[in-house]
Amino acid sequence: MALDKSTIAALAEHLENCELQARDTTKVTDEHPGMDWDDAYAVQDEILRRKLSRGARVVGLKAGLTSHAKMKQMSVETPVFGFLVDSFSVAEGGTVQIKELIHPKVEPEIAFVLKRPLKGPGCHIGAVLAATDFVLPGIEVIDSRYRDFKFDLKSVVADNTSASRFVVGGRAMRPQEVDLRTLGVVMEKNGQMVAIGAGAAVLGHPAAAVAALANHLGRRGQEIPAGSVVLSGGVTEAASVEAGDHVSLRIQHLGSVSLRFA
Ligand code: 0L1
Ligand code: MG
Repeated sequence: MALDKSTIAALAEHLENCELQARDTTKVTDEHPGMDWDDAYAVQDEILRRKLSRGARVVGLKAGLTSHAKMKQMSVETPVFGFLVDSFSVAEGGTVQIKELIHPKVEPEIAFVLKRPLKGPGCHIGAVLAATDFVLPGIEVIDSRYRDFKFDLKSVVADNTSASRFVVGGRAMRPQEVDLRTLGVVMEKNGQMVAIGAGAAVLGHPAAAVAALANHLGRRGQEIPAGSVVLSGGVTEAASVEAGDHVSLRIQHLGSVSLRFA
């Protein structure tokens, strides 16, 4: 690691305050160009520790930047991983207050809910499907704390991969009952289609993103706990939203899920 403990704690406090106060900032690597991957995940861990100490509960995990559309949109090449706590969760059909966010965007995701823990290394699509209880449609609201979404990957990891809000709903299906690669995905904003894709856009198979998350955690001596919801990553580019917008996502066989912004 290149950064000491007090720098990591200070960066975590700064980034979490930006999140809680809906303020943007410049990317953390501007001040700390030597920051390495372990530092970046250590900042993310410290943000989580701060939330847990105030009573938050971890409800799931996320993989991000797992589709070519997202990688191209953000000019990056590697998936990243983050955590989801209870305060990020929005009820199906619920409302997100735009004043609590900086510059939110929405992305369509396939969510996995696990019945058994998953641990890497060596986790693969088959292990993910065997450990998955059901899959659901999910909309992730991302809200990078970085001004104008200008960042590099280490800064994004430190910022908990822009995690902000999410909703899951629709129809729970056993993963064996659907071909996750060919599931059609349609996202609409105010009744207008803004994104269209298929499950295979996520690393060829959305379960591959969950396997990559398990392998990433395995390298850190951790696992994906049973009962977790895992967002496998945006199938398409993310779409900007503003107050008054209604967003709905339909995924073939999995029904629909929606939220609105006020
Ligand atoms: O969920 C994700 O795809 C991660 C997004 C991180 C970068 C961004 O803010 O777009
Ligand atoms: Mg996402």
